[in-house]
Amino acid sequence: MKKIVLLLVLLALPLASQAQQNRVSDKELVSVLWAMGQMYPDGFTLSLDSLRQPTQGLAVSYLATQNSFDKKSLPAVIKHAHEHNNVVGGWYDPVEDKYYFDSTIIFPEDSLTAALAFARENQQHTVYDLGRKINIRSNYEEQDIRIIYDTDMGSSTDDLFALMMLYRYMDMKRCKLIGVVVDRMGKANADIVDVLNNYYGYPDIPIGLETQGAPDPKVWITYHNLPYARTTDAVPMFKRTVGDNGTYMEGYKLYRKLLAAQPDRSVTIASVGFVTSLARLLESGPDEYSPLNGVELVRAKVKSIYAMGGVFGDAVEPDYNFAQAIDFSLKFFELLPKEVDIVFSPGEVGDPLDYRPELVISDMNWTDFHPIKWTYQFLNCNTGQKMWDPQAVIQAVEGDDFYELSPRGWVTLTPKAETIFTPDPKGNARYQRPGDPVWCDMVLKYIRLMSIQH
Ligand SMILES: [Ca+2]
Repeated sequence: MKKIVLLLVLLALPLASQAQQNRVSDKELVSVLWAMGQMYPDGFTLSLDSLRQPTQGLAVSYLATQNSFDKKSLPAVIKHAHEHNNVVGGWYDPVEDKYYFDSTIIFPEDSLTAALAFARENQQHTVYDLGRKINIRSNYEEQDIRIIYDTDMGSSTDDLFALMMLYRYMDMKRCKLIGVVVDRMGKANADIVDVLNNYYGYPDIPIGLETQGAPDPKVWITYHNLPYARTTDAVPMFKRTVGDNGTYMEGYKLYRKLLAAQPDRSVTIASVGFVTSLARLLESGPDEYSPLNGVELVRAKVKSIYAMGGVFGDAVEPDYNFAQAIDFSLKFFELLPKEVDIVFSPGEVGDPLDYRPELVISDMNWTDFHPIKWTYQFLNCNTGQKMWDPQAVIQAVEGDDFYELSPRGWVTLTPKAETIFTPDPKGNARYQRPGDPVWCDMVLKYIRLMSIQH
């Protein structure tokens, strides 16, 4: 068997160099593709024009050549490829123990939405990113997950990336961002969200702002001037909906307004900052939006909360987000209705996801006007910044299968901001466990792929 493979490889190589000048016959292509299948047991993608493997782009198989898994099926695959994009992909299915060949189309890597739409039309489960070597799930259900994003925008940049992920998921129709609550005080921090809403094409998403929260939390990266950036011609760089003289609704009031208008148990909250606005929501009384008090309103409308924070396992130590405004945090833990599911994303889950500043800038090299790129160009983001916050958002949309989770239990908070987990199958709380290096690599590449979409 090995000898045959070697022979075929030797046949394939000279063909590759001649391919541009001399068109290879379809009969020869059958031999080449069959050999490729044996040379690349994990899969390959081959351009029939150049007989080279493309190294960039988003590969999707055509439905028409589905179930082509033996040598006899190759002529039909080649014929289809000639009539379409002249690309053939091969991949091994370990479940069926079969090696499949497909006529394939390659989208530019910044055309994920189009690639996903094509994959869905062609009943394909995944889009394969040739450059990053990751599969992007395409067989998701378009979902009506209603999300409120609660962020301490204006200090760490992972809040920016988590929000970017939400817009991308909205592009895919996998969720609906119904509002953003900025729990870090200061209008500039809400203006940053206003810029992002506009930049990513969702200028009307309502924004609320905390005014009675954590008094003076540490700022790691001071990107609060981002909304007011100007070009060299002194023109505002970024569009905004709420102008310099505009105002934002109080954070907990926006929560009340949004929740009151939603169906029962339909709202997901992704909380990646302090829980000050959430605590004030829970303490609130009936108002013009709802006759329910805050606890009743949350119990009625909120299905689950994904919260960046918590320290679990053997170490008992204070959590950063909960320590920033401990009185609010204690209130939040005390008043959160037990019927509301909560999943914590401890810092250690995002710790290995190091999106280096130079990579951020190069991933956004397609434009000079980008709010996240601006932050990385003009400020020192080399602060130990990791992709913590996106973990809460990704699970909220992708679902529980994407993460390894703890068993169920209850979580209480100590006055020192330590999170204490008590296992109980009836508990409302779970927490994410850190992924292995392969998983971390995949998730970081997934975030980077979203960064280059435009
Ligand atoms: Ca945050």
